[in-house]
Amino acid sequence: MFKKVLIANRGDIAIRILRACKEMGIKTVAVHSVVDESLMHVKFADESVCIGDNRSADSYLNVSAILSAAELTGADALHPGVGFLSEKEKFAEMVELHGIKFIGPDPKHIAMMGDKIIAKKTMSDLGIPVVKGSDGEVKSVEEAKQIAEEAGYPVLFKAANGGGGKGMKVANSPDEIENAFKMAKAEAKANFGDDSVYMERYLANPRHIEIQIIADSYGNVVHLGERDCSIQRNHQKLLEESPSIALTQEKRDEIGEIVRKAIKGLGYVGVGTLEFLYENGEFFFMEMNTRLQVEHSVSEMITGIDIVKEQIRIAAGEKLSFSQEDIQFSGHAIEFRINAEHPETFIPSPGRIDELYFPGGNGVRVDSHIYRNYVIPPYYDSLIAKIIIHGKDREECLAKSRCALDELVIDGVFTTAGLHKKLVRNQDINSGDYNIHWLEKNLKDL
Ligand code: MV4
Repeated sequence: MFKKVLIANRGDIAIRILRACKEMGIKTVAVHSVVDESLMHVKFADESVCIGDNRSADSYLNVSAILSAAELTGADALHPGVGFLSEKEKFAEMVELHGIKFIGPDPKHIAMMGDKIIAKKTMSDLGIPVVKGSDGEVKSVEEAKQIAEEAGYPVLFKAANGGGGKGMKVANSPDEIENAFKMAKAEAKANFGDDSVYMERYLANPRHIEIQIIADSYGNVVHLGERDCSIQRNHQKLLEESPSIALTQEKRDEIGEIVRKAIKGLGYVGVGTLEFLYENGEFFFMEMNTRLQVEHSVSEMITGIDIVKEQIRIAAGEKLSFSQEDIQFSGHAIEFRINAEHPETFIPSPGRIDELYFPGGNGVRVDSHIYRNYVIPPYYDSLIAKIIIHGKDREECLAKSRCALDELVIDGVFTTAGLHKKLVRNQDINSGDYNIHWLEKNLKDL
């Protein structure tokens, strides 16, 4: 096992990883920007190193400063957390070149999944269902019209190097192809520096359902079921739940087995998430995230598995200590993302937290780095807390959620807590009747 792990991240996730390390008897190194010296993970860690100025580019994305900190402190492994450098294959490569274990997958798998066309082709070849569309890049308007005819309208152009919905354009009929194709290319070029696009049949009202996997280096792969992440706005998830109300046990087992087989075939090692759109009983692969995710805790709550500890064990070359049959799915969990943002405009709201009270009780988990009088800096992601609720079933989980959200006090900044209080009392949310467009459609009437 590792002796000392450097945590190349900040906020709630840095604390989350630090806790896993401490429980496992591993020493920790925190890194931080100037303003983040006051964060709790810096205080809780065995050692800490300031890696640069406040802007992410100067600190949490500052590869040479992070590598220097690792060398200086003699860390034998590095956990990238979520965001920042967690899906940069060049970073993972450099970490390993320095003789430090990168707690994440092989850089080649990070690169593979970073290219959406290669990811889709690879997964399709491994038996994962995908949406009909172009085999790779679409190169001309004529080609686009031909493929659209086969796939069926409406169709969607997507950036090959995209993500987060940028560079996506819908065409409802042949006469809309030229414009959509050109717009998608221009947006892809502007956002990702590469104008390659591909095309898919457009799914009008799907749910976003993702499957969590853990794979060790001995070919053992387990899935921890799904998370329904359909409640989102502008590609920012607001709440996530597991299990999804949209799946039958049969569908769950079916996709779980397909995913396990594909991940084994890929030779992937580590934790990961396959994102699907789910419509009319069918799954369609979108992307694979080759890192820990913000919402991993939802799956932890219903399985009792500590995903971060397993991730560290696997990176250290250990075998998975349980099989798929050992995993017991129990009850229902929902995560509420509390962001320091205006609940209607979603504009970030940095500043001092004047008053703070976190909910508690049976089945209530709070992952957060904030404290009373903490000043939220304007430089980073606005996520300040995750409230994760577990109940014996969805109804109990929602009832506990109403209580917990009512107990929560965060004064001094705007947060998304008020929006969550409305959501847990909304009829569609209570009946589970929602898809990826629900929040944007219903926001003004909440
Ligand atoms: C789609 C789609 C409909 N049809 N693909 C958006 C981001 C990217 N990861 C995939 N996205 C979508 N791909 C087809 N063929 C609709 C979306 C989409 C979406 C997906 C997941 C969660 C929220 C979304 C919001 C708008 C569009």
